[in-house]
Formats: sequence, structure tokens, C-alpha cells
Amino acid sequence: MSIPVVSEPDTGAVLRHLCSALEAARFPLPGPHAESGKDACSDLIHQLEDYILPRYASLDAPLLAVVGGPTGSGKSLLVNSLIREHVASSSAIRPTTRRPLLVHAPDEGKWFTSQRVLPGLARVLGGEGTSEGADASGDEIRLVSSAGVPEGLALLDSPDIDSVVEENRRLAAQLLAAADLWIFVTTAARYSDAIPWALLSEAAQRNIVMAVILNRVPTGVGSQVRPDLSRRLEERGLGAAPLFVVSEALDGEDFIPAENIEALRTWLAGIAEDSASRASVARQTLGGAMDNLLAREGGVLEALDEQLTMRARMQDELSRAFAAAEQAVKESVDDGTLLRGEVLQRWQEVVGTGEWMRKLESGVASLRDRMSGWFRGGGAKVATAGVDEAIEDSLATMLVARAEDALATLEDEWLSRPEAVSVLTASQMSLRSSEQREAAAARTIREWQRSLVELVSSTGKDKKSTARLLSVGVNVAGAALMIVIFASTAGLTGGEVAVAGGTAVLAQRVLEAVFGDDAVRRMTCHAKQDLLERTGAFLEEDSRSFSECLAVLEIDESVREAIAQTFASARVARGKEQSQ
Ligand SMILES: Nc1nc2c(ncn2[C@@H]2O[C@H](COP(=O)(O)OP(=O)(O)OP(=O)(O)O)[C@@H](O)[C@H]2O)c(=O)[nH]1
Ligand SMILES: [Mg+2]
Repeated sequence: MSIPVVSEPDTGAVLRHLCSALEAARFPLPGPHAESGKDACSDLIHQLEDYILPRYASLDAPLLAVVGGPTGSGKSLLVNSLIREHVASSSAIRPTTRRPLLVHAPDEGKWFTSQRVLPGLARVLGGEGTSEGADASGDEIRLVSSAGVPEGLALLDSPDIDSVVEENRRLAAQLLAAADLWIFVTTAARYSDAIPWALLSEAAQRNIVMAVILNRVPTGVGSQVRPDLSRRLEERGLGAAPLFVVSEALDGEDFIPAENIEALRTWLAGIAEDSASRASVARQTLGGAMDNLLAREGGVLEALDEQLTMRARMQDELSRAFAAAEQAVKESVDDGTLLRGEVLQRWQEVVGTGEWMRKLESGVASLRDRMSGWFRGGGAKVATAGVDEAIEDSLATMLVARAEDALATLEDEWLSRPEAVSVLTASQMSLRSSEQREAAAARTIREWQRSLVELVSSTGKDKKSTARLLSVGVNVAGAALMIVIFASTAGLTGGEVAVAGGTAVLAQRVLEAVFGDDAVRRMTCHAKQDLLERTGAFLEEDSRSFSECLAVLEIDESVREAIAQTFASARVARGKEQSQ
């Protein structure tokens, strides 16, 4: 795929390109970094779609304050108490909130009813908040309008961050990633839990604007816990986050008494009050999100490179296994081993060695003159099917054996590496059966033989050679040509050498007598080349099962390049913003 990269586009355009490029990244091979690469891409896409892109697109949209923290810490009750309406479900059942709830000022619904932020969540408008109901789903977000929320700020009541329900945890993390600011709610009993602190450290690293609420604090405990919590926040780089301690109490309307959360309300109102302070919150969080995004480039590229390396290694092994098979076929064609046994016997039956050899001794010139008398009763009728079939058998058996060698080599190599096993299995499932392979090998040789006979018939075009060819017979000339192609004694031993040598000389002489030396050389060369091309195509059929399975992995060098380039452009854009 190709993802266009503009040289100096605005930051939003660069980030949209980055998002598309990340969507095209694939990590199908189970290498050590595959999971982390996949997770990083999915986190970054969420972060871009849920927060960074919408915030760049409309810097003046109301701030989204996500209320997050462990189950039972009182997040839903806090939202209700801030707006003094019972819109969020709050109960003794753990966990209570499954479907996130977004409360916005009456005139600001338009910013949230569209899919501008959190595009993956369906919108449910209004509705009662006293219970979550059986239809509450984590793929939805409920939108409620309330005059209790200051303009320029929306509150989002989130499911618990360390839930026993996996979907809650995932959703809470996604919501926090979409936030302009976090209102982090914990309790005196839970404030030292590990998971919230891991999230808080991440928040510090992302430089997100944040408030921490120590909620449901029993009388007298606040003064003990507060210094410890402050110290921990300080240690994690969150010393600037205001800390609000709220004692456990309910008023007559089942809200946290207004005076207990007055300081928090004032802080939020201060942020929402004017566009300058809102913009400064949005810019701080956006900048942090961008830095966090840029910091993950290395992890994504490393995982992509790992995929590319693993794929290239498999591709290389595939090519080498089949190149070795092709080479072995070529050697068998060249070394004379195909002339063994059956082929030679059949050829000798055709020509009757003794008589031919004697005639040959008198030389090619006189051989030509006497040729017409050779095959008494008409040379053209001499049967050569035995030679053709013997060659077909011998070549086809050799071809199948070489293809199977390549398959076995590849199986040995790929079985020994975890990343290659699933591709091996998929490729083997799409391979032709042994019967189909044997039939294809026999067909390949028969087709070659047919084209070789056509070559022989079309070569002797002038009158004299046509007459000579007719007297010898096209089939005999064809069989002789095959013998000449395979004639070499390099791979033969002992008695085979003598027999094959003599027979090959005989075949050569017959052809020279009919066509002349030059034409024989050309025909031999052409027919041999044709054979190698056809056997190459035969082997290719098997290797294609593997190359197709490698191709569907969609591990694409250009995607890696597009990601690296868009990251580089985003880095430049971020640098410019910081210097402004
Ligand atoms: N008395 C008193 N009860 C509180 C206070 N805060 C929370 N509760 C009670 O604690 C229980 C849990 O409160 P929720 O608001 O449902 O807690 P949550 O954090 O939203 O929990 P999840 O939705 O499960 O994540 C409810 O029964 C609340 O009434 C408080 O300040 N005072
Ligand atoms: Mg809740």
C-alpha cells in the first residue's frame, strides 16, 4: 500500500496520515515483539482517534473531565453530587458503572452527540440513571444534559479502572486516554493499590492536567492519610495535582454535602471559566499526549522490523529450497543419469545397435546417401513409444523427487521456528496432493516431448532434409534428440558409460545426417532450455503455495516506511509548536 506523505502539512493532517499508516500495520508472525507492537499500534490509534485528532480539529470544544478510579470509591456519587442530580447509577453493588455517562451543559450537547470524540462508542441520549439496567453496554456512552455542569466542561463517569470485569478495565483505560483532565477518585482504604498508581504514573508521564480526590474518608482519618498520599503524588511527579479530601457523609438528598466538595467545584469552575484557561488545559494535555505518542515510535518500528526480518528469512529459505531443486533438476539433465537402464534399452531396440554402428563407421556423408534404405519398410513407421515413455517415467520420477526434497527441507527449517509453523501449516494445506504432483510431472514431460517433436518437424524444412527426416521418421529423430540432450557420462559408472556413450554418439550422428551439425546444436540447446523452463514452472506450482501464504500476511515494507515518515513529520510539527 502507499500512504502519501505531504512535505509540510499541518499537524492534524500529519496525525491523520499516521493513524491510517498505523491501521495498516500487521503483526501476524508470533515474534517476541509481536504482541507489544500490536498493542502499541492499537493504543496509538485509540489515542489519536479518541483524543488527539478531535482536540486538534476543535481546540475550543468543551474540556472532557474523566472521573476515574477504583470501584466503590464513589465516582458516580461524586458526579451526581457535583451537579446535584441523580443521573449516574451509584450503588453498593460492585462494580456498578458499566456504561460510561457523560454529563454536559445544556447548550453543549452538539460537541458530544457526534462521533467527534470516542468514535467507537454508540450514543444513548438521556434516560434514567438510578440503575444500569440489563441493556447497559460497554460499547455505548450515555449523554445527559445538566445545568449543574459549568459551560466549557463535561464530566464523564467512568467504569472502574481495576475492575474484575475485563471490559470495564479496557473501557476505563480508553476513556482516560480520551480525557483533557482526570479527576482521580480513591479512598483511604484503596489509595495505596498498585493499579491506580501505575495509571497515575502514566498520567504524570503524559503531563495530563489532574485532580486527586481522597473520598469517603472517615472522620479523623483525613489528617493521617493526606500527608502520605501527598508524598506519594510528589514522588511520582504529580505534586502539582490538587488533592481534595472528602469525608464520608451524605446529606438529606443522598448527595455528598455541598460544602465537602466546594473546593473541587471551585477548581473545576476556575478551569472552565474562560477560554484561555480551558485552552491552556487542552494544550498541556495535548502536548503530553503527543510526546507520549512520539515516545512509542521505537517500539512500533522495532516490532515491524522484526516482522519484516522474519518474513524475509522465510522468503529466503523458500527461494533457496526451490532454487536447490531447480539446480538438482538441471544437474540430472546434464549428468547422463537419465540415460540409465530402461531409456537406453528402448533406444537400442529402436535402432538395432549392430547394424547402425557399422553404417556409422562409413561416415556421415555416405550415411546420408544410404539413409533411405535403413528402416526397411519405411522408417517413419518405426515405433519409439518405448523411448518416450521410458524418458517420461525417468524424468517425471526425478522431478517429483526434487520437488519433495524441497518441501522436506522447508518443512524441517520452518518446523524448528515458532514464527514459521502456522505459515507452514497453511501452505501445506493448499499444496497439491502427491497424486496431483505425479500427474503434473508426467504431463509436463509429455508436453515437452510434444513440443520437441514439433521442433524436429519444423527444423528440416528444405527438400533434402525433409526427405531424410521422412526416411528416418520424426519420432526416431525426436527420440534421438532426447538421447542427445541427456547424453553425458558424468553421472554414470562402469559398463553404463560404454553403452551410453556409444548410443549417444549414434543418436548424434543420425541427427547430424538429417539436419546438419549446426541445426542439431541449435535444436539441442533449444529443447533443453524448453525442458528447464517447463520443469521450473512445475516446481513453481509447489513453491507458490508458500509464497501466497507469505503474501497474505500483509507484512509490508512500505507501511513501515509510511509509519517512520509520518512519525518524523509529527516530531517536526511538535517541535514547531513547542518553539512557538
Ligand atoms: N456515605 C457515603 N457514601 C458514599 C460516599 N461516596 C460513595 N458512597 C457510597 O459508596 C457506594 C459506591 O459508590 P459509587 O458512586 O457507586 O462508586 P463508584 O466509584 O461509582 O463505583 P463503580 O461504579 O463500581 O466503579 C454507594 O453505595 C455510595 O452511596 C460518601 O461520600 N458518603
Ligand atoms: Mg460508578
